[in-house]
This record gives sequence, structure tokens and C-alpha cells, in this order.
Amino acid sequence: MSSPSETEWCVESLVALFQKYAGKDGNSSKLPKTEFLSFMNKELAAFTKNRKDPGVLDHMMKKLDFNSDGQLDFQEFLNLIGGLAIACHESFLKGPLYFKSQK
Ligand SMILES: [Ca+2]
Repeated sequence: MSSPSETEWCVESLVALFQKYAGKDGNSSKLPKTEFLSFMNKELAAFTKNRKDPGVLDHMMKKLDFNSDGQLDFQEFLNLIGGLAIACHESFLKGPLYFKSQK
């Protein structure tokens, strides 16, 4: 079997990442708020630690939760990743790498 391409690897990583956090409660199809907070604090610590107001994550969760069921499904999660990727891309066009500059 040949090794996956860079794109295939990225897609598989995103799926695995979502399932890792979503599966903490035994149901790997949705990310409730506790799992969302755990994901943000662990994976995007540079982003969360610069936000003093704890309401920011609450607000983010509400914005991402399109169907208002209190959980993020994979599609809703991808909107977060997509938004981050766009911010990263735009910042890359202007200068240093987005995630590096946050630290
Ligand atoms: Ca939802």
C-alpha cells in the first residue's frame, strides 16, 4: 500500500482529531460543549490563553452550533477549522505564520 498523499493525510488527520475529542463520552459523532472546551484548550491553547474572557468560547460554540442542539457535529466543527485556515492563510499573505505569531 502506498503512503497517503499530503491531502489525504490532512483529511484523515482532521477526522481522527474530531473523533478523538468527540469520542471522550463514547459518542464520536458529536462534540458537546465540554469536549469543545477540551479541544480548544488543548489544541488551540495559543488562541484560548490570549482570551481573558471565558465568554468568548461560549460565544464561539453558539456561533458554530448552526442547528442549536448544543453540540458540534463534524460539519459544524469543519467550519471552525475552515475559519482558522482562512485566518491563517490571510495572515500568511501579510507576514509571519499565523500560529507562530500567536505564541
Ligand atoms: Ca450542532
